[in-house]
Amino acid sequence: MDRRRFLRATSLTGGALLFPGLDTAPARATPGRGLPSVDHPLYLDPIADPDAIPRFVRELPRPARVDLSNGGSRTIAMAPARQDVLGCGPELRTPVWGFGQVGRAGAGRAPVTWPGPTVVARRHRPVRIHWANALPFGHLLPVDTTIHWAYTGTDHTLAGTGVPPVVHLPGAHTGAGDDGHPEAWYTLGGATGPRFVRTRSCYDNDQEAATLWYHDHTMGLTRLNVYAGLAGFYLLRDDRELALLGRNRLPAGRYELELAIQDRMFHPDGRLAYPDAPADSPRWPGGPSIRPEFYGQVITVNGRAWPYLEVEPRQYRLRLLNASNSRFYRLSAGGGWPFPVTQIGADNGFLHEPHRLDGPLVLSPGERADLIVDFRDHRGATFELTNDAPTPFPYGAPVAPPADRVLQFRVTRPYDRRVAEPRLPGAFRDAPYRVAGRPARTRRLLLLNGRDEFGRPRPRLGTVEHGALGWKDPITETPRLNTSEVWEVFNTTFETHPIHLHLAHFQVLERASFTATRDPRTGALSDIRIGRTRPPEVGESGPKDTVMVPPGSVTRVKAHFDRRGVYVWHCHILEHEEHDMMRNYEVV
Ligand SMILES: [Cu+2]
Repeated sequence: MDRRRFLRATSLTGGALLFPGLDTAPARATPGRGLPSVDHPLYLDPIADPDAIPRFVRELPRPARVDLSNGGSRTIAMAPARQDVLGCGPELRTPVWGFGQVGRAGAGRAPVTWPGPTVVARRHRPVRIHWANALPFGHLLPVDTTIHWAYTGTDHTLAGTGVPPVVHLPGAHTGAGDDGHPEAWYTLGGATGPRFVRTRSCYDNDQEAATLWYHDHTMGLTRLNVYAGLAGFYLLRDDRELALLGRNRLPAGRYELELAIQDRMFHPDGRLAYPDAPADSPRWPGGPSIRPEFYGQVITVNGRAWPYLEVEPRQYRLRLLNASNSRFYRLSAGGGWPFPVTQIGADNGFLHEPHRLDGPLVLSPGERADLIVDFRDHRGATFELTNDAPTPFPYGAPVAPPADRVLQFRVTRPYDRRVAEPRLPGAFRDAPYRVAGRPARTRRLLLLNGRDEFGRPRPRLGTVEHGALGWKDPITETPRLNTSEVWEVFNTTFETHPIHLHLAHFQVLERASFTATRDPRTGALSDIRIGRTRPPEVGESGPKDTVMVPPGSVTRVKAHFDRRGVYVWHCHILEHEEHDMMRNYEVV
């Protein structure tokens, strides 16, 4: 070992010692009694002590793959399953909802898993997926029926009609009938939401290679259905990416891994726990209440709590997704990167050039990052992927252990000399990503806080001119077909909101701080003064569908709208989206 490598290896050991005594906790479940329990004000029943859940004792699961790279149709069912999430033995398997491929020609059904199988598709080869509803008549988690949800104003009940799911593929360029609109839900018995079109969604795949994902998007149940496990990856490849893979310019095969990071809480018997305490309001009618945000202290990756990943001393391609309800992650290995990490892609495609990270990577709910992680100089080392994003982000409480750990890398797998090390290209695009065309107009949109009829905090969307607007207010964003627009999102709240558009990919243009006068009744802004603009982060310079809008700032994006119909835009904090940070928009 040369001196440089020796120093790096010893500094690694130093890094690991930053967290003494927290390395590998033993499983502390008592047979028959489950995990040690603690009381928590948000839960009626005791929850499992997060510190008693073993860390880094089970390997990272790799989702099965559904190869649709030649196009075609498939049936993927949403159904209940039991899964070893906690690594505490078979008696503490967690009931989840997941996705499983239903075999063709009577071949039976593949296991139902959380996350679901990773669909691999190819550009210009359309696929059709029948998202079959095999969910039970009753929810796994406490349902708040006071917010606007699928069955509001209907005679349906979960026990009588079943659970109504609908699948959305964020980042997919789809027709409105295939988009998974929150009101396009459907049940086993044939009940459907007002915007339902079909259960077989056609994905045209007429867009560049990207790290897409699919998840449930049902009105008022998204946070619960996703929490129960209804999410998975959809990797779209194109000729350019396949050529890079063919010329060994990107890690491929078992060296390419998708990682869905999600925070959870559990009951001592292994069941998922989601807050169910009543709202703190004298007007509250009883029953579980949605919370302003959800933060779990148990971090799962690919449906397993705190897994480890054994790697060779070589380069890996990690396709990260923050699929958490509310939690942001500021990822690093103890504050920095003792091994080189290079970002090559954002939500919807490659960056222009590889971008070597010189600090932590922030991922808000819904965002994806395509990374090359280089373990070549670190044979034998162990690293922990850590998180120090405050909750809410960025001015909330610091992360308390054990939620400050995500995953452990062990560079202990023997190097396979038969597989040549890839050499990254100098560029992934011919030019930096731009949304072409003069913007047809600029819209000024608003993020603001309010209260609902029970006095609960309720974040809102709206426009600068009108102030707060709810789900049922008339549509105000009506871009004309085949035009580009600039959307300026003004955030008057004290936290960052990840704003997501269906259908349209956008270019993040810039951010600036602002001051304004706010109408105390409507929230509308006047007398706006905008400060100095800042360019987007390098990692945001590729095509995006979700963008962080920091508090007190205006974030400008430029999007192109090229399919007709009603889509939604919303905050991707699922507790915000459902109460009531989501609006329709219509391409006309
Ligand atoms: Cu939000």
